Amino acid sequence: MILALTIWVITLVTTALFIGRYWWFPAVASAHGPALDQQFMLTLVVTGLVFILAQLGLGYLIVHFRDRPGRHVRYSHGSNKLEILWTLATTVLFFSVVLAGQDIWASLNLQNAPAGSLQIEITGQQFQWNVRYPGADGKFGKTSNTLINDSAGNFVGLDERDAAAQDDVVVPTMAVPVNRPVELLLRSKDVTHSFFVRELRIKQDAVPGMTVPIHFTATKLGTYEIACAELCGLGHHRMRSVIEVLSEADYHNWLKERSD
Ligand SMILES: [Cu+2]
Repeated sequence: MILALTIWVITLVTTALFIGRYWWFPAVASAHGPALDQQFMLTLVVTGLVFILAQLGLGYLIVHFRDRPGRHVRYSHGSNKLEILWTLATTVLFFSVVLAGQDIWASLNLQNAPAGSLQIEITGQQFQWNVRYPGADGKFGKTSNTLINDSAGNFVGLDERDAAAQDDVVVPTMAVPVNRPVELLLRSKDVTHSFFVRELRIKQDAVPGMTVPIHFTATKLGTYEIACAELCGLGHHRMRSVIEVLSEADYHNWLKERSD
């Protein structure tokens, strides 16, 4: 009886925590954010209901089949009919949730960034983010692994002999203009890192040897934390930076200050 009550109380408290939204996401600051949150809520409600029913059922069975004088054990060899039913129900449920989330997933991961997006490259390394802007020419200059020199401040291996590289800006923090589509090109110098900004609802791995494109449009002015969301070594906890969402004019000033 105590066990059943404990299970029910735990179920009730967890459910209340979610319904009351005590530890919830920070407010959305990106164009795709609301749709993503909606999809999250749908998944949470569906799986939450199953969770509640399962825990209530578990408690009920514990009470119903408890040890009582004169009761004898009866062994069950299972029921194929029930097994098929459960498996089928779970399959239908999972596929429905996946289908419902197809649009938002595709718009983020399968479609390219809108034409004319602002391109920014971000390279993770143990334990910092290097943000590169293409400069006035709008073109990223050449880089080479052999030119990487952290102590000289050439974190991404920029090739100064390349004309397009002359005006590239490499900085430790990031700024983007509000309401403008941005395409981020994610790279890593060493191990797998993960670019995570809660307010923008973006989390994407940066994988060594690959350039992973992601895109978003920031819709709310503010300063948000960029965290590394992949345990990448002993200094993982301090691998953080910030992204500032600025007005178009402030963004240009921000970039200009860093270009000279
Ligand atoms: Cu990292």
